Amino acid sequence: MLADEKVAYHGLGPATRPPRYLAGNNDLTPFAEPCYRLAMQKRALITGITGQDGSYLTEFLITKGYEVHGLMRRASLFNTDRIDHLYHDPHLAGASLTLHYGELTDGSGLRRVLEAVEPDEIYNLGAQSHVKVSFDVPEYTAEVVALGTLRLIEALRDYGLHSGRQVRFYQAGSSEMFGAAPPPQNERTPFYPRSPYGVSKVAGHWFAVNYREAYDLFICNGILFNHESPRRGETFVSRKITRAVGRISQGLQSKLYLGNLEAERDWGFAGDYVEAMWLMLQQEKPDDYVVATGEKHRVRDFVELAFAEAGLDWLAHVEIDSRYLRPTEVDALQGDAEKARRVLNWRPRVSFPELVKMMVKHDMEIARRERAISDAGFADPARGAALAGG
Ligand code: NAP
Ligand code: F7E
Repeated sequence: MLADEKVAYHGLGPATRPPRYLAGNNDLTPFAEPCYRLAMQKRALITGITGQDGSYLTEFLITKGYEVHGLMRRASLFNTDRIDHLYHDPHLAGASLTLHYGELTDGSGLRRVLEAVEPDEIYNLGAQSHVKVSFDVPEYTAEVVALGTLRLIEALRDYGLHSGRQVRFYQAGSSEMFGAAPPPQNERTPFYPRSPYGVSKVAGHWFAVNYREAYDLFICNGILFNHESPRRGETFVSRKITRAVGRISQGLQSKLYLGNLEAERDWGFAGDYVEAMWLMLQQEKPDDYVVATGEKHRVRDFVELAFAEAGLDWLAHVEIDSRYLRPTEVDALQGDAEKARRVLNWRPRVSFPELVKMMVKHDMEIARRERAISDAGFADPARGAALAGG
């Protein structure tokens, strides 16, 4: 099946609803047909569905009985790896995932997708989310992260005016907004961002607050601290480390080059954090919440634990490369999630050592497969080799 076909057919279950909007084939008839849905079935729209959090949130919402729609970017290679396992043959009834081409840089497209999907809830997870990269592409980062958020909530406001529907909106804020503010950080801590990404997230946060107050929209800001998983992008430090541990243990590489080992982060498991996003939208009133484990660890601690998990001595393999340092660093993040615990009854389930273990186990398995392929004489360059780290 071609990529475009895959998008067009993704999950349009005939028993659930007729295909009034087929992403990718320009068959856009926004006002043409009534929208059928199963009684009580909620419909969610996720931007950033192909990312780490998008994939866990999609799984979570499907298990809750939601019909999930995702906004995805056109790419020259497949970019649906993280959600391919959720694909259902559209010829079978009950498929619950539909993808739509769209971009946070394209306001009119966003408006049309809202009209077509008629969501009950929107989760705005789309972002150029790499902090170091945001120093290289600051304008683009602001375009997507700050203005993209504004475009989407402005489209939502207009959609609400025309449809008379009240849609609940989740804005993916970040602990990077706290930046240089000393830990522990909570909802009352002043923002002091330290990168174009952090500044853009602060703008997104305040756009969200302003639209909530000005237009009485149901918008929640989640201020999430770092959360990781086996699906984490491979240029974030956690996954960069666990991928390297796997490959070093299989003799596929010998060195791991890192930047600042002394930075401290509050690392949780992404699967736990998407539940908090959903809980925010189930409350009576919209509000803002910090989501975190409350513990902080150094990058060095992550490295030590991950290498030890594979029986390796990290000192023999890790070297510092200044190219991975940032012009301004966020030294210490440690969240105080008391409000999320009290109001949402949310708690992280996976501990720091369990998270590291889970990621190492997953990446050892990938490395074993890479080794087997290499031993069979089919050695390919490592995926993403051209990015040289991150
Ligand atoms: P991620 O893995 O980097 O995923 C980002 C998603 O955004 C991908 O689906 C990406 O699409 C999409 N995207 C990028 N540019 C876009 C654009 N111009 N228009 C539409 N979509 C675009 O990020 P994540 O870790 O899942 O994080 C989800 C959200 O939470 C992000 O907003 C991030 O900034 C925020 N956040 C993350 C953390 C964390 O620790 N993970 C903590 C706090 C906040 P492609 O797949 O096509 O690239
Ligand atoms: O860096 C240090 C680096 O890139 C963590 C994003 O999801 O979480 C993430 O942002 C720390 C930093 O994540 C390398 O300097 C050392 O202190 O994994 P990271 P991040 O910058 O904290 C927040 C909450 C978000 O919102 C973001 O979207 O690790 N570090 N050596 C390194 N980092 C990287 N990437 N690569 C290194 O070689």
